[in-house]
Amino acid sequence: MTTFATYVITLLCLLLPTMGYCYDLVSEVKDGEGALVENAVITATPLSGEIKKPEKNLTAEIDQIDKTFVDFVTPIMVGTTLVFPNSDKIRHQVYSFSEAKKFEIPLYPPGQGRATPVTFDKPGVVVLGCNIHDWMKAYVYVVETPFFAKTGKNGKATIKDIPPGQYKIEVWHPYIKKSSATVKQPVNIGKESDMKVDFVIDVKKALTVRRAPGSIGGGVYP
Ligand SMILES: [Cu+2]
Repeated sequence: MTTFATYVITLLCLLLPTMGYCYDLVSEVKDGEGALVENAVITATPLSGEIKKPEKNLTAEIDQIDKTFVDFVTPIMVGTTLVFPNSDKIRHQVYSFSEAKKFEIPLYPPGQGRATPVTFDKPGVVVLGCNIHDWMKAYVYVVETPFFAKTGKNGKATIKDIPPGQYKIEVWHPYIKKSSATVKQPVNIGKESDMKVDFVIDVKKALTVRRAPGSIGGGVYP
């Protein structure tokens, strides 16, 4: 497809999302034993390599509730700025030693806007921690495409409004084993039989507790 055609279709997707110019891709992720996998991230990347830069500044947030990062997994596009509200009554300190983004937010009090926002300018996996509460852990997955979605408890994710064309569909999970088959391509967005792409992945069982002592929640996979 020519650049111009892609541009026109993308424009139509934005203006007329209900008129069928763009498509929703549904994915279901299971592990080798058939259990549904939550917190897997599905990405769709155009094989043409043409990715339109977002026109507005992208923002997202990771809150801290009951001494737990919420959400545990946050997929964002490169260039997104994350804010870190603190909904607890105590102070937190957020840091990352990951190659894709190293930073440290000094100890900050409860409330909104008390921590300096952080912009993620490189793709990759960023692991967050809190210096005060050792079990606090979260993952930011920085991707190069605007088309991504995260699986819920039902193991399903829907990427909305993808312009038609050939794509590479990938899955990632914080505990995925390298041996897993994680890429399917080419997938023809717009072709009905290609609009559901499922994955079976090998996931390491969570060995560490990531919740505050005494709180409920969790499961086999975080
Ligand atoms: Cu903390």
